[in-house]
Amino acid sequence: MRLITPFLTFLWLILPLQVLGQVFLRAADVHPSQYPTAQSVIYMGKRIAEMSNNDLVMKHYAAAQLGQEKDTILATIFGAIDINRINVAPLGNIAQELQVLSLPYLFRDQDHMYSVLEGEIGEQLLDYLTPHHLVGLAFLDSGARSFYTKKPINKLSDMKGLKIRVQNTDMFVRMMDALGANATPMSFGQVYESLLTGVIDGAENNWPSYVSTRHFEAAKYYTLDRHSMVPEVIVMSEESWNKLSKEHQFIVKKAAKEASKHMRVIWNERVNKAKAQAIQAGIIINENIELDEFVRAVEPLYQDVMQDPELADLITKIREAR
Ligand code: GTR
Repeated sequence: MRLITPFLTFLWLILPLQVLGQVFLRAADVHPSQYPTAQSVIYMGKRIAEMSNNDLVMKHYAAAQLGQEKDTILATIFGAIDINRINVAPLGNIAQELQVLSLPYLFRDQDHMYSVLEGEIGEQLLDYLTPHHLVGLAFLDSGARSFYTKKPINKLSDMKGLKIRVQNTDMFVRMMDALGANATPMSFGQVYESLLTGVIDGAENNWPSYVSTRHFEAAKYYTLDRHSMVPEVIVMSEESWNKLSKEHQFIVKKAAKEASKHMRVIWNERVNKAKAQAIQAGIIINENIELDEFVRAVEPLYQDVMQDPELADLITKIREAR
């Protein structure tokens, strides 16, 4: 009996995948498996298996098992990860056109964001990934990001000198500069400890991330400034994509779009739940900030990006979308 398990493992390893007719896809996420992004990609895996009669099988690695976001992006470009669910913000350093989606106060509301991302502009944005060896499959809602800090923020001058953790992306560093704060880029996994040890004074994220990471324990002032609605995206490594048959490519793309729809069903519910949990834990929400000051302060970021005519055109199209 003791020998059977290693023998079966050995057999499993040497069996050529072609004989089994199966293709395995590794999918990565920094969030735990119960988080909505992970749930949506797990749903995508289920749909892929169903539509391909189990010829395509996805294994999902949640909770940063395959590395922090920045590293997994590179691993996906090099083909070590097949499918990756990441936030668009750090991708802006790779495909600079995608920086547009990180611009503060870009979307009016959730409906505006959906109408942009699920239409023609969304496809154009996904295509900007192609020269960077990534296949953009679908966007997912990520709600609105707001600041959470150890001290309350009521007006723009309260931001002055605050060390705010941001994702590894230039646009957010420039945003913090414009708001008078000190941007501290670091990976998601380092934030909790950095809040506890005082390396940073605060960070910014949506309700579900604020709560699932327990950041609310260390930074209890949540300022509802909703400065960014930068979405999530499911990407595939170009190398892995090219290995798939046309039929399987179609299935993967279709399943990703279905995952995006699935996210629409589960996301808002999770936002409400996370918010209620944070309130229950005693956090303090500030809704009455001088938002105009914030919006005005970041205006130079738009002027800067709009010097590129293609990006200026993109921003105009996004703003005009109904
Ligand atoms: C979350 C996002 C993650 C990661 C994280 C962060 O909202 O879902 O992919 O980008 O923010 O701030 O690092």
